[in-house]
Amino acid sequence: MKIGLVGYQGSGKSTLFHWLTGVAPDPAAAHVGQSAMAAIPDPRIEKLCEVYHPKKVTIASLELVDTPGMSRAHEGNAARLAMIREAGCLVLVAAAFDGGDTMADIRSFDEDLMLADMEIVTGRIERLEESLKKPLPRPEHLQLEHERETLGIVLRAIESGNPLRESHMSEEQRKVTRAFRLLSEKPRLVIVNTADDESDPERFTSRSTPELPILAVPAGLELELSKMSAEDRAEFEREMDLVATDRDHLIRTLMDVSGQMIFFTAGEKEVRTWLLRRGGTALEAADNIHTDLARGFIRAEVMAVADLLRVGGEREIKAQHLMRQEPKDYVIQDDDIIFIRFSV
Ligand SMILES: Nc1nc2c(ncn2[C@@H]2O[C@H](COP(=O)(O)OP(=O)(O)OP(=O)(O)O)[C@@H](O)[C@H]2O)c(=O)[nH]1
Ligand SMILES: [Mg+2]
Repeated sequence: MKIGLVGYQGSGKSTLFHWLTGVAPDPAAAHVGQSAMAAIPDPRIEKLCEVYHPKKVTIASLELVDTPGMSRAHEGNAARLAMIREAGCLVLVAAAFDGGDTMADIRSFDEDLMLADMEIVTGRIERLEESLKKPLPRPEHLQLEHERETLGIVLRAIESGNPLRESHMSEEQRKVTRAFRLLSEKPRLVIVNTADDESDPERFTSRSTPELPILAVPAGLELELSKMSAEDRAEFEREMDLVATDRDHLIRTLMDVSGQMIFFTAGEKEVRTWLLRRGGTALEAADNIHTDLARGFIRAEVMAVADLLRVGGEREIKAQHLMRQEPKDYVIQDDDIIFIRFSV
C-alpha cells in the first residue's frame, strides 16, 4: 500500500520524505512524484534476535510517495491528485513555518479533495443517466439505476461538506465507490510542519480528533539533525534545549492510520517482520510470505513474542503449550509470530 505525502506547494513534503525514508528526492523527478521505503522499527526485533541469533534480519517497510505540491489557486490540481488515486492513505503536510494560516490550509485541502471527488461522481452519474435513456435488458437497467441512486446519496454527502471518510457509508455504497478510489474516502493523517523554533506545537495538536489526527513535526530541523553524528546531535539538542521528534513512533503511527500492522516470522535462518492489513487472516499472512504457502496452506502455528521472550525459547513454548494451531481464517494479532505448515 502506498502512503501519499500530499499538500500545498512548499509545505515541506519532500523534506519530510527525505527525513522519513533517508532518500533525498530527486528535484528532476519532482513533477511526477517519487517513492521510497521507510523501515518500520520495532524494539521486539532485537529481542527476537537475542533468542534466535539469526543469520539474517529483514524489516518490513512502508512505501511513501512524495507528490508534487498542489496549487492554492486550484490550477492543475486534478493531474496532481490523479497521482495519489492509488494511495491507500494520505498524509497531509501543512506548513506552519511561514506565517500562513495552517488550520485554514488543512480545511481548504480537504475541500480540494472533495471537489475532485464531486467531479468524478458527477461525471459518472451523467454517464449513467445517458445509458439509462437507452433501451436495456431489465437486469442491467436495474443495476445501473441502483448505481445511480447510490452515487446520488454519496454525492449529497460530499456536497454537504463532509469528507467520505467521516460519513458512515454503507457496505453497499462502498462497493459502488470502490472503483473510483475517491480521495476524501482515504484514511488521513495531518502533519503540521512547524518552524524550528516553534514554542507551542500544542496549538495544532490540540485540534487533533480521532477522525483527523494531527501531529506537529519541525521537518526541516529533524532532517538536519538526522544528518549529524550522534555526538554533535546530542550536544546540539542540549544547547538548543530540544526534544527531538520520535521518528520511530511517527512511522508506526503512519502504519496504524493506514490500517496496516506487522507480524513476525522467526528462526535461526531469519528473523523478519511482514506487513499485513489490520484484520488480515492467517491465509493472507501466508500469501504475503509466498503464494505457495497460501496455496498449500494446512495450518498456522502461532505464538506471541511476549510469551517467547518470557519463557526464553521455542522448546519452552512447546513444553508449556503456548504454541497454538490456527486455521486459515484466524485473524492475525499484534505480537504474533507465525509459522505456516503447508503442502506442495
Ligand atoms: N523554516 C523551515 N523551512 C522549511 C521547513 N520544511 C521545509 N522548509 C523549506 O521550505 C521549502 C520547501 O520545502 P520542500 O520540502 O521542498 O517542500 P515541498 O512540499 O516538497 O514543496 P513542493 O514539492 O514544491 O510542493 C524549502 O526551501 C525548505 O527548506 C521547516 O520545517 N522549516
Ligand atoms: Mg517536493
